[in-house]
Amino acid sequence: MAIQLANQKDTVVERETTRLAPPPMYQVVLLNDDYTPMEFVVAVLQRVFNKTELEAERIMLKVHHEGRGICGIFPRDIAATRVEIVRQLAVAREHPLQCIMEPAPES
Ligand code: TYC
Repeated sequence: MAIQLANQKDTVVERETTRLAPPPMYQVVLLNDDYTPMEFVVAVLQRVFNKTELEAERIMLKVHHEGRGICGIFPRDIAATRVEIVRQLAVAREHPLQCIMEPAPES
């Protein structure tokens, strides 16, 4: 929707009043494996996702027991960047840790 601001001779100036839809959100998910050390996963959660040590331990244990766990929900570019940072950290230490992003369920 647009509203008319001014009408100067033949020129109609309009201001766009349409609100932008919120960006689609993505959840970043850690996957379990049998080899990545628990301490490394906790450190990644603290460093990349700004979790406290207690939060990080809870997420890590959830992944360990249930197979997957959500690290955070972000706009697409931020989610993709964090997935890539996790991948690089895991590769650097030769751990098989897997991290994916997927559309967040609508809230
Ligand atoms: N299952 C791993 C172990 O027993 C720990 C682990 C937790 C690995 C979470 C990955 O995303 C993960 N060492």
